[in-house]
Amino acid sequence: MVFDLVDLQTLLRLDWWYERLGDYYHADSPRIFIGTKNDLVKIADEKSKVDDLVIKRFMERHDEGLFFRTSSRDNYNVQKIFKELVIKVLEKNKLDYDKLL
Ligand SMILES: Nc1nc2c(ncn2[C@@H]2O[C@H](COP(=O)(O)OP(=O)(O)OP(=O)(O)O)[C@@H](O)[C@H]2O)c(=O)[nH]1
Ligand SMILES: [Mg+2]
Repeated sequence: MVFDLVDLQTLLRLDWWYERLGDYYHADSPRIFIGTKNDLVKIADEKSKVDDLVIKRFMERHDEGLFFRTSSRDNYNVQKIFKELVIKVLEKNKLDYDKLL
């Protein structure tokens, strides 16, 4: 589940996607919660940034335990999130993942 850290609308629109997960009985399917374009956060003006408290509330509402910030531009956490997602898929299916770490 992905939103843009400098575009609040993209986070709000995720509500719709979480509803769809419920509709199609995928509430427990492996997923991760990601804020993208982290490199823009430090240069964006205050009102463009998605507030940490808003993110926290959103996570509580959707029962998300983990949050990753990424930047394609800086190649920050990109490989990490793919690994995390693969780990979740393997765990869900009770498969071994030692070699991935
Ligand atoms: N600074 C910055 N720009 C990015 C990043 N990822 C994508 N972009 C820029 O955002 C624009 C849209 O690129 P896309 O490949 O569609 O990326 P996206 O994550 O779907 O972003 P949006 O379409 O804007 O939601 C392009 O101008 C990209 O160069 C990032 O991590 N940092
Ligand atoms: Mg795009």
